[in-house]
Amino acid sequence: MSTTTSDLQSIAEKVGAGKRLSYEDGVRLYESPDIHTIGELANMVRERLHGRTTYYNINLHINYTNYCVLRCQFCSFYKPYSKSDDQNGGYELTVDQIVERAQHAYHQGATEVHIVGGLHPKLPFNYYVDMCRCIRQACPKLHIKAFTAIEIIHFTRISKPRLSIQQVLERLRDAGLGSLPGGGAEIFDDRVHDQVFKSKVGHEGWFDVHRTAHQLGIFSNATMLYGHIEKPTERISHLIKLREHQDESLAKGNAHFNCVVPLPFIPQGSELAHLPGPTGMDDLRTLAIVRLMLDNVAHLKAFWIMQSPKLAQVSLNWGVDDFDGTVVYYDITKGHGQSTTHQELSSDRIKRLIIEAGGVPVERDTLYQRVVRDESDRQKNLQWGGEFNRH
Ligand code: V47
Repeated sequence: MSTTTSDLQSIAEKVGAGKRLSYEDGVRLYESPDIHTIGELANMVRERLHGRTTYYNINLHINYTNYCVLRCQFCSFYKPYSKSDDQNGGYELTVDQIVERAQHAYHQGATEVHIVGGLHPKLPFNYYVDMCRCIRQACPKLHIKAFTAIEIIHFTRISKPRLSIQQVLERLRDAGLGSLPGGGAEIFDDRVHDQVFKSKVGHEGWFDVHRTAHQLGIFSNATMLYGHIEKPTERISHLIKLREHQDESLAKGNAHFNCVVPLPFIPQGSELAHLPGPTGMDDLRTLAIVRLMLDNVAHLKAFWIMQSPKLAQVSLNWGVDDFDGTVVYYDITKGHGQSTTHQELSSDRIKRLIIEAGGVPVERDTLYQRVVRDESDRQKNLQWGGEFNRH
């Protein structure tokens, strides 16, 4: 390892000894020109935790509406509400449409459906409860990972009579919700919040939802949206807040964050389209730093939809052990120069990317249990794009 001559010697020693890195260490990792050592250290931690095992899953993302009461500057997905669909590119799916998609994916071998959407001004709380209940009835073993913390808070506001975060989560869990995705975290910093996503609930709200979920035994993920107006110091503070929260959940023996998902900002189509977004080296450095700073979260995911399949593949040697899944349709961000929301990798392609990166592909379910498939499953072509009538 090149660390003997590196400015990162003391950090390398801490990582070698399994000691926790400080805020100052994190900032130094962002300032250091020694990018290769950072990658090697993150890979060392990754191999200590998981060897070369690399996780992926067979999943389907469903974005049930793009109508949103918020106007976050980084978001190119939201549309102001209009009563008639399609006037301005806005849409909302019915519960039946959602169930049909989930059911189709389930019969093709999906183990997870990942459902998030905008904060719709009109849909009642029952819509979300029905969504979970009807998916659960139609697909008894499909894990429903749904609703960011921001949506959960929205549900507390629209429920009649008004429910607490705990009551909302309990109703959804009883209807079939399995876990929470990590979205909506952005950057936990008041300066960044006030500039870029002012109308969104602050970070205390995000943590309240995840704390309550963890107390109820509901596992969740965490994200960090990077590469817009935030500074490296603000990224490190964000990671330390996540680490402190995870310490709390683990100390109480509660459910906790399974996985952290750094999301590179994609400027295209957003109000911040004049910004360049992160480069590939920033992506790799950030993924590696997240691995090094978050010593108490087991898994680090590259979301290939945003990092791109090729960079996500490279990142498997930079601390990442999870490739997310087949995804199929993704409406929130589109690939560079793409107009379609059909964004899919077959499980065979994912496995090939992992193997070529020196990884051992392991299909997991949402809670990181290995999925064992029989021959009839293996014969299914886990590729189903183009089946739905898309907007
Ligand atoms: O909440 C919005 C972010 C999130 C942009 O938990 C953007 O396993 C980049 O949270 N550029 C949704 N990001 C995605 C998400 C996620 C994805 C994959 C796996 C998991 C998981 C969670 O995407 C939003 C927001 O933070 N986002 N706009 C954009 N222009």
